[in-house]
Amino acid sequence: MPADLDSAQSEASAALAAAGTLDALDAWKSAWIGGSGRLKTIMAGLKDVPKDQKPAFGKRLNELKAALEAAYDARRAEVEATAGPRGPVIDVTEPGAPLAEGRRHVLSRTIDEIIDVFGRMGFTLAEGPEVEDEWHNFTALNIPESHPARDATDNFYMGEQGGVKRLLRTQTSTVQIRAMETRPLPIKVVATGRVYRPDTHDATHYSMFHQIEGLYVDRGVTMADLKTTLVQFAKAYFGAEAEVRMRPSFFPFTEPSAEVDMKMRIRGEWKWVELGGCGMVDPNVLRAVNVDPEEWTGFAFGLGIERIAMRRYGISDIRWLFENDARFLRQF
Ligand code: FA5
Repeated sequence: MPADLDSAQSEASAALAAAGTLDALDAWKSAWIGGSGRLKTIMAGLKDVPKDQKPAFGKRLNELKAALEAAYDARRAEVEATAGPRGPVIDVTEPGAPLAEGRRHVLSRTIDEIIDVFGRMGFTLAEGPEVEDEWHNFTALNIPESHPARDATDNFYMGEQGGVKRLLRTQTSTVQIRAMETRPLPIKVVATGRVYRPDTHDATHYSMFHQIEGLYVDRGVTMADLKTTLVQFAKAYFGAEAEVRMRPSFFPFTEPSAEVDMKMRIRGEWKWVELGGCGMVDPNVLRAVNVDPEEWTGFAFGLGIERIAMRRYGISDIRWLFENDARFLRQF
């Protein structure tokens, strides 16, 4: 009989040595020293052992039990030290299947990059709400009651609140007004954000898009400062060879006003691309926010961010930016 105990001990020891994970150790424990394990079965056999051999067998059995329990504790400590308490150790330096990595949307990255360039030129960030009132979207921007820009067909009106008509802002120029209403002069800010227009979707138009607005109001600001700022931006963002062209235009809130074109390389070819509008802040706008136009002058510009991203990344259809097709977005 003791011989059986010896072979049971060596069998148990071999199985314990082979148990290399916490799960395997649990299985070993219940197979050998658990409530209905092998040791219990062997103990139950004690009653069949001849009477004269019982004390020796009983003693050996107790030794075996103590030895297996001690061996289990030691092995468990060993496995925990290498596998950790929760599972096997994974060698993270081993090559494995690459994880599908997420990334920021190309528009979010473009916005950050643009803000970064203007930040280096000393512009701080300003913001305003997307649901605006007529004062900030039109009136203070020198757009009279009768102006066609206020037509219901050109705007997303949201109903009235407290007698004030609300609408989704059609341009970030609203933030010019908000900045001048709340900040001390001089002001040098940029604002980015969503704007909304009921435009028909095509390759270059969407009903929701993003603009970046710039506003600099100080004593003695001139058109030359405006052009220098836009040129610096174009060269920093599109490359040292980029150029800026201003074509005479009209906006109610700037005088004089201009369209901003930037010359950039698109698929190896240099092209002029219209990005937005700009001009010197109209004295009527300054007066609307109690800034004396005799003392202060300012420039403002507003550029379409989708157009910038499309040019920079060679995207030929604005709709792709909003379809959220991972196969498209993954390319940037
Ligand atoms: C404006 O929105 C003026 N607020 C710009 C401005 C600011 C002028 C400050 C003077 C001073 P405009 O409507 O042209 O201007 O729009 C500016 C740019 O927004 C366009 O050049 C274009 O890049 C972009 N844009 C306009 N409509 C859409 C559209 N439906 N989808 C995508 N981008 C558009």
